Amino acid sequence: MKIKTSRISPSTQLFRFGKPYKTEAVILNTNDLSFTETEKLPLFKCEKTAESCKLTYTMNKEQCIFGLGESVGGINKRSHIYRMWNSDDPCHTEEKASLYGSHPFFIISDENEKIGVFIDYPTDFQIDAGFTRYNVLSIEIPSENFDLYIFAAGNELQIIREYLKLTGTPYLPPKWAFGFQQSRWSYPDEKTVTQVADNMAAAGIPCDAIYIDIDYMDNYKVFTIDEKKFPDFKKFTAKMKERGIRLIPIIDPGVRIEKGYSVYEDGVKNNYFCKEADGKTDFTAAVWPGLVHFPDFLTDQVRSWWGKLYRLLWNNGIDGIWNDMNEPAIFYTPRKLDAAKKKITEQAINNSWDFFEIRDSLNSLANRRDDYSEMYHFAEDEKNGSINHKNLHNLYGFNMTRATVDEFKKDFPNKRIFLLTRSSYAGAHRMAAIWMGDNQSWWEHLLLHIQMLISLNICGFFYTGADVCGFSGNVSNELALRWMQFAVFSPLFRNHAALGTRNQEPYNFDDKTTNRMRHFIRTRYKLLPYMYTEFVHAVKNLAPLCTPTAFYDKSPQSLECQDEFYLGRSLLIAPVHQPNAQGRIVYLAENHPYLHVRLYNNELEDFAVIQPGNFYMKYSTDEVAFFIKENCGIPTGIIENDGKTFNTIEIIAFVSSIGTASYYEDDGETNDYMQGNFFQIDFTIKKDENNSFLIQADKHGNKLPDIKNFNFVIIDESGSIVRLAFAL
Ligand code: MIG
Repeated sequence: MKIKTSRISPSTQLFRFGKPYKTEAVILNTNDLSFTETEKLPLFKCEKTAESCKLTYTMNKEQCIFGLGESVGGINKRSHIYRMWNSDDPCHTEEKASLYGSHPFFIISDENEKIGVFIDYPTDFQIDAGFTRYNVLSIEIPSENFDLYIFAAGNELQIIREYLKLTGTPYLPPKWAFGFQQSRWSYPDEKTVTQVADNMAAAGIPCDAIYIDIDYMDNYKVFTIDEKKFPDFKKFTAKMKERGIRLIPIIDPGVRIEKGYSVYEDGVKNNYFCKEADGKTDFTAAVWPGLVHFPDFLTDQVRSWWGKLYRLLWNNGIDGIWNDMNEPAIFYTPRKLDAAKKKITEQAINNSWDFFEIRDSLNSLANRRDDYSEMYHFAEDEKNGSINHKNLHNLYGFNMTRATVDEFKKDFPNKRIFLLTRSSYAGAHRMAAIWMGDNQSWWEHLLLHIQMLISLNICGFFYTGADVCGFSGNVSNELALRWMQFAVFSPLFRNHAALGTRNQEPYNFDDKTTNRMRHFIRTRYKLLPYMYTEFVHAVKNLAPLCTPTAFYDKSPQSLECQDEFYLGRSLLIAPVHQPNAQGRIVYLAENHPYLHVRLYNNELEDFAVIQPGNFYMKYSTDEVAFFIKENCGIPTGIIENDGKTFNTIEIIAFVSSIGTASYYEDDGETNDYMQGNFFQIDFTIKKDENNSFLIQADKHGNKLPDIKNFNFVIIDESGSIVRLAFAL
């Protein structure tokens, strides 16, 4: 067995098997490292053949597995089997092994030992996290060429930091991305979009973005705008922006085969599309536009071409994009469709119908692995100058993201991009955000939103979220309320629904439900100073925004806790995610008291000091509740009538001895914060012998603050309240 190894940092070691494909997940140029040969692999037993490698690790009863990004299962990933194979699968049921992205980074952890593992390998392999045998973690890679990184830093947070140093600083979206966003498949034209904005305004519901799905295009042709639907797109986006609403159009990778359509013509002329085995014929498959070719994003030239096509949108005043279908999704290939047609015709001619055969021959057309084996990418270094798509399948969305981001950066060197991508690979977290794909209006998927948020945060995707209220299916009022209530704390807060489902916009429910949703959304804006401060802190410190309580508290209850998390440094969030519930049990970790805050409006009226341990929390659908950790404070806005803006910050603090609270602002749009153009104020709130509070402030950064007034509401361990004011 030949393995090479190189130490990357005191706690991180790379084990190189064979000659791995350079995925670009890692920002370091690993080919420049000095390697030594080794026979021995730590932790894992390794069984190797010429074509495959099986790594096994024996787990004890207590060990949890955290991470694995976009995948089903709990916060603890143990007892499940995962396949790293990006798939357009719109049915995220419990047994699914693959979703849209592959993030093969995880942490095995118990009280005594924490080990991080990252397998950098760009296509199908399996991680059996104690599914087949509860005490065996086994990784089966059908190749001898891959990189294995082992992180042995002290605790989970240090391991994540090492992983992020290796794969890049997480993406920071513009500040408006933290506002509420409304979407539907579809708001197809100017009139409908205007109506949505009007309805939101009439209902007093603030909103920062509206999405436009595939119907804005002319015949689903990417980089076209149907002029019948949007007669003056530029004027329209400007008008919407004046109202504080940004439009976010969708882009799919499939380019419609149509003579005279410039994207198609340019692609064909310059050999920009993926090929068939002969290296000459453009690979053809069907998606929304009908028959399409797929851009070969693996090459610099194609990425640069594609990235420039977005100028059509940037030049029309668009500042956010939504890249979809980039697994890439395939509905069918002409060859397979013909075979299915033939089967059906034969049966028709013989007049002998086999229902199941017909059904399956049509049902199995989409997302077929064997279709991907007919698709080839240009690759100079490979034999015959090309590489089969199935050998690097998981990199397609990743490279489409690179295309979008890299050219944007050339055009707007200092601007932050807003980009959602559906498909991704490890490392994509440094460029863009992902959303969790086509979920359903199911209670299970509200819980999955909570759990996946944690797993994705562990893999560096700090800014993410699921389609709030569910994409497919008709949402019930109760589920919609519980989902919106939780999503106040989801970094991406986007309500999105599929074609043919119930109208899911907050104003499309009965008055009681709409009123409650208005309160949730306004509360989101009230908490935005905290969310943004903590988000930027998370990015700068390479520490996830959302973490399991188990990272801090190794009590059995904390380890078993699968539906609560810390948001930033100061809040514990415990959503209700079950039907007909009046509340839920919350485990208050880390053996210190918490301040339970319930917001019914803009004012802080209802709070209580709660001792650690198990606590039954009543949680109705008309409030937003959270727990503030001991000796912490959170900046909130005193929201004006528009439901969105504020001039004064109110710090809500729970202090028994010395507390801290931070507030951060920057221009929200550019990267100037990296040059010190930000304002940060760190408060220390000290309780003295007379039970009065003293506030000290430390200021950082060169920006003049927009906010000059800070009101403090300080609650101590006995529940008494002190109000103080602080002005700059
Ligand atoms: O085949 O563009 O995940 O958000 O609304 C479905 C239509 C294609 C899938 C995306 C979804 C989007 C939908 N798209």
